[in-house]
Amino acid sequence: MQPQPSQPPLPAPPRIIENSLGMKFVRVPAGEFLMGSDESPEALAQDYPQYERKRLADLADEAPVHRVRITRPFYLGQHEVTVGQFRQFVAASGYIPESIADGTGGYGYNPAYDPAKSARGDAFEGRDPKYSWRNPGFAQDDTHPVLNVTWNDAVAMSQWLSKQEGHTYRLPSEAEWEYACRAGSRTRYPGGNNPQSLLQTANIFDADAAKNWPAWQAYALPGHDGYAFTAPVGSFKPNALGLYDMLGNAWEWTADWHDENYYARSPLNDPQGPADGTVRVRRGGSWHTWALYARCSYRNWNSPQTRYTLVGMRLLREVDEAGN
Ligand SMILES: [Ca+2]
Ligand SMILES: [Ca+2]
Repeated sequence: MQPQPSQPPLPAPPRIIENSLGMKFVRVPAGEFLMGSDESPEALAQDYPQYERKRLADLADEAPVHRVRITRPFYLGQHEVTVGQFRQFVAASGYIPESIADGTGGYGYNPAYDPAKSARGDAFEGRDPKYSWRNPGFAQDDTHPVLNVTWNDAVAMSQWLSKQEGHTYRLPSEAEWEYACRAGSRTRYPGGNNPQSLLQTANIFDADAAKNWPAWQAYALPGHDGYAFTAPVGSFKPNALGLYDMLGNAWEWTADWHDENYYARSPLNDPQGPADGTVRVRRGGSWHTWALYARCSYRNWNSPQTRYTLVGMRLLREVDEAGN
């Protein structure tokens, strides 16, 4: 029997791929990390002196810090889904986003609206049919992150893309999201622990945003990140994995239900969150978010029907059996 010719080595999989809507995805390798935070309110108070103690104590769902193993590589959106990409999805699929389908609309910025005079004290006006993914009350072009999209809208876009392309698209799990956000770091932000480091790396609640919400001036980062509302995706430095805007710009839905006690029983391998629940986790903070809530470990949540001026999405494409 003739010896088999040796196989040439398989080419390395591409680090960045682009899909049918022009969305770019970065290959994130499998690996392990420490998820969560167990910083004490006392430790946080040193760097966040203007926050009431209750706000610092209310972060207990980030503990305990626990080891997580991501057993398979995945492709994560290099950017948040943009208005232009969501527009293409809606046009090609005929999907009617939830804020329009149920007729109640979304939330938006209105300079004439005063949070102090509203019953809920909400920062934004809504729900109102004049607001939707098309209109958050301020100007956005096609390169800005889409907002006012529900968790259900994000799942619908994932399912449509999966069918179109024969690859599995979905929202990242909370663990996948935090692993990708940290990109090997153990600090509050990929650039370190200092909230001021966000000014170079994220669009959050800075001095320019605070001009429109003067009552919350004390929570604004002193300085200018250049954007009072959303920024075109990719306007800031990427993290060590080459992912942009993981912190700030738009909150990002994850796949998981929220349970404040989940970390204590989280499995080591590929945790998927609790089996059921009422609210889905969103991560990363937004253009309107204070620095304390734009840490990689911070967890927030809403019902799957929630649509809001600050909440968007980033999609994940699974690596298939062949490794592509
Ligand atoms: Ca800003
Ligand atoms: Ca973001």
